[in-house]
Amino acid sequence: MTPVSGQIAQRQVTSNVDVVIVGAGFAGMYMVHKCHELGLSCLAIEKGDDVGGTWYWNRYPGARCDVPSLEYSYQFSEDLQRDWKWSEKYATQPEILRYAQHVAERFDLKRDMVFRTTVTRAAWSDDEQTWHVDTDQGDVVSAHFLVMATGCLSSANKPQFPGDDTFTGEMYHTGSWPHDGVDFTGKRVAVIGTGSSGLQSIPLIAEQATHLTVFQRTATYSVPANNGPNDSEYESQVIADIAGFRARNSATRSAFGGDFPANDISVFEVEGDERRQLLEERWGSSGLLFLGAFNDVLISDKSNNEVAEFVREKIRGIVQDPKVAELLAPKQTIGCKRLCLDTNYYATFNRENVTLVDVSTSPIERLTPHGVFTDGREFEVDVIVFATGFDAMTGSFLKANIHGRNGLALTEAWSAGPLTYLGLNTRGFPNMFLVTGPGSPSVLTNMIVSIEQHVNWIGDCIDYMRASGHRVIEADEQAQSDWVNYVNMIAGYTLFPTCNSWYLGANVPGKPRVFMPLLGYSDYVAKCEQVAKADYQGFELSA
Ligand code: N01
Repeated sequence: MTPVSGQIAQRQVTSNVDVVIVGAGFAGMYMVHKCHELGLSCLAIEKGDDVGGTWYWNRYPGARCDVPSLEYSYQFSEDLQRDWKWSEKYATQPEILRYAQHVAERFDLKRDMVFRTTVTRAAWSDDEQTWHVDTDQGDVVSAHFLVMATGCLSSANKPQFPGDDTFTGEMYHTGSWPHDGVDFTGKRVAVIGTGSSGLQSIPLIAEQATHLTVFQRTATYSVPANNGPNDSEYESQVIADIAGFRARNSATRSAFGGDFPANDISVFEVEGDERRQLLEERWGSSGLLFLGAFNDVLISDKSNNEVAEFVREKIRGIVQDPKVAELLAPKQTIGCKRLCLDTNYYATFNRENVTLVDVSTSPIERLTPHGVFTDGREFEVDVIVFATGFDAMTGSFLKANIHGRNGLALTEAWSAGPLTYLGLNTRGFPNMFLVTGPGSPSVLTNMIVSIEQHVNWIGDCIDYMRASGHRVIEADEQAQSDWVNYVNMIAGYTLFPTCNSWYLGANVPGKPRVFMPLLGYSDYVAKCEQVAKADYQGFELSA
């Protein structure tokens, strides 16, 4: 394997490297750094014109992370952790993007990245033991390894409505927001979708627009963010023992919140008053760890409903119009769809310029030249914001037009749902690694922690292959099938499969209904370490 060849200018793409990386978000960036550490030549190919991935594209009003900023950052460099200061408990999108740019600069990552370039095809050649990657700029890059660092939530899901092309106003998707922002002043705005992106943007759009109409198909559970400036005393404590802080977080099931562990107590082990008090404590301060008030919220229907009713009561207490409050009070299992954090979301529906339209029973029928038509009525608007989410976890892999051994298309291999071993590789696609792929904890964790764990594992694996004279690695068929069954079995013990979440692909028409992420980060890490120690047990390695 040859070392990096030096500065790569835009469009002058190296034709042969050790590792091609698709994407320059947090996963692609760290993979480039890992290649530098290992002396591997690499090239990251990125569609956007800068690093940042999710945080490059999702620039909608209110976009911010709902994992505390002290945790949502890289841990590979102690100096970086000590030097970077986050201004708020939950960082905004611009601040996270600045952080990504800082990391790229500080570790000289851009010398091995090309921007404004989309991968149009990646094909494995068995004879050459090489991946050939084509781009929309006409380049062909060959590499021994292909690392898909395309992100779990990067392929936009924009529903097609009849009349889409007749609408004469502006249309935006939260996941690819204009760089110079959108001014809603004096405009009538529709927001379609009430997941995390909708909940974050709706309160801010309402403050600017003349009128905001929110089209809600499923009501969403959200807990207050209680965001604010970072507590400098707490931050100093964290930084003083940063290794301990990281270790405590990594020992949890979701790779964050180690200093605020889940209570090891079930909902009905305590009496009503105590139960309420435990929920109140978490409601006020714990963010996404609200569900950790009890240990059986996602196991027992009855316990779940008790916690869900607590949130429904909160919503009824905030929203003045009882009919609107009832529509906003979710009926499904709490936590089954991703819990949200918000700032003034429910209270926004007390504003006179905000209307909630329930499309759960009367779906949006069509777009008209002047607005949105549903339930026999046209809602006239100037702007439509699609906060309709993503083709999660598999969308961006499948879009990349990947062909493995004997021309096997990934779309065909995964036609009944994604198949992976450890979420890191899929059989038939030798030397292709997925960062936070389906079958790994990924979206159920602090993503940056999972990204680093995967990239470290991939780096170690490549290093091991180099040292042991192996050129090709691929998941064993049985190991893969056992792993897929294991991921499903774990999900089956919980209430996760009981609603139409994007974890199951249920938000994209026609997508196979398969629970994609693995529950339980710390156990997963132990399994990955054990596999590596046992000479990559469950993988076929060849010379
Ligand atoms: O997308 P979503 P998102 N007609 O899929 C609705 C992460 N994230 O972009 O629930 C009408 O959650 C859909 O309705 P339903 C985070 O992991 C993190 O908001 O399918 N409505 C739903 O209400 C998050 O979970 C952060 O019935 C339609 C909404 O659109 C993930 O990204 C911030 C529809 C989509 O919600 C995705 O969040 C933002 C239709 N035809 C995102 N189609 C933070 O860190 C879809 N919908 C804070």
